[in-house]
Amino acid sequence: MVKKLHYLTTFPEIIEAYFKYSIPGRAVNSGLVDFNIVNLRDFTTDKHRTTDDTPYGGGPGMVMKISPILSAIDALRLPQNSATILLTPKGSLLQQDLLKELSEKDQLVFLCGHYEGMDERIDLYAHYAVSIGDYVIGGGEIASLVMSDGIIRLLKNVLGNESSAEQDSFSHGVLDYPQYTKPRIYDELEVPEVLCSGHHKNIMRYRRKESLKWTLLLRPDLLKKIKLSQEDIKMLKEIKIEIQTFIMDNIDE
Ligand code: 6GU
Repeated sequence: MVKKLHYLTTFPEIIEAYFKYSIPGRAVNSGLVDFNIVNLRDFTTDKHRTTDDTPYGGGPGMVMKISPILSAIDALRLPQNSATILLTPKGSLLQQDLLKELSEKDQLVFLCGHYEGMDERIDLYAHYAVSIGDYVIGGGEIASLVMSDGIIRLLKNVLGNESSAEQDSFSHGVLDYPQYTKPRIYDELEVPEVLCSGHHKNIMRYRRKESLKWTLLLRPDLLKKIKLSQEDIKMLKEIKIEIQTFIMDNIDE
């Protein structure tokens, strides 16, 4: 289980703010996780404390220098079961199974790049290169916090309800079933009858079927990756008939 999260950054305040609130704030205050923000400027050796420089070969923007980053990593004196993670749009796409894998390390180091990126040679010192999606954002800080947020909530005793993390979308490979709370009728919109029935078995089946239905409709790619039970297949067949019926009922003659 992760004990310590390190952030190597030139914008420490972005990371600091994150640990003040909500679940991560509480996790730190109750000693379930610790964080350490390293300002890369503290590992520079020149008068101006420069962490970036112009790219060899020319071109726009600046490139982060390798030496402050490596000096900062060295100074951490990481234990065996640690991982360094480079945040970069060139990394492999972040998925739930990587969050789970990283949550089992003792310490994690996030290398937050900025500007046009980091000196390519940093690759050799990172265990993982991760991207949070097919788009470009300004820097690695927010991306490292996206990862942290996903990891922290997987840690034991962090979520109030122990089973919350296990019931998440994606931890089972399907989308969440829809949730409702009071009032039962709002502006003519009613909560599905079965959820108010108190019949546990029917509720479980309804929820599984809704998960399968919305996964089929919105993310059919996910369905291909999971192992479906006989009951799942039966429900998917019902769903297909229901969808066909719905379409036929709504076609104008
Ligand atoms: Cl990790 N960094 C930046 N700058 N842009 C990204 C990203 C990371 N992942 C997706 N886009």
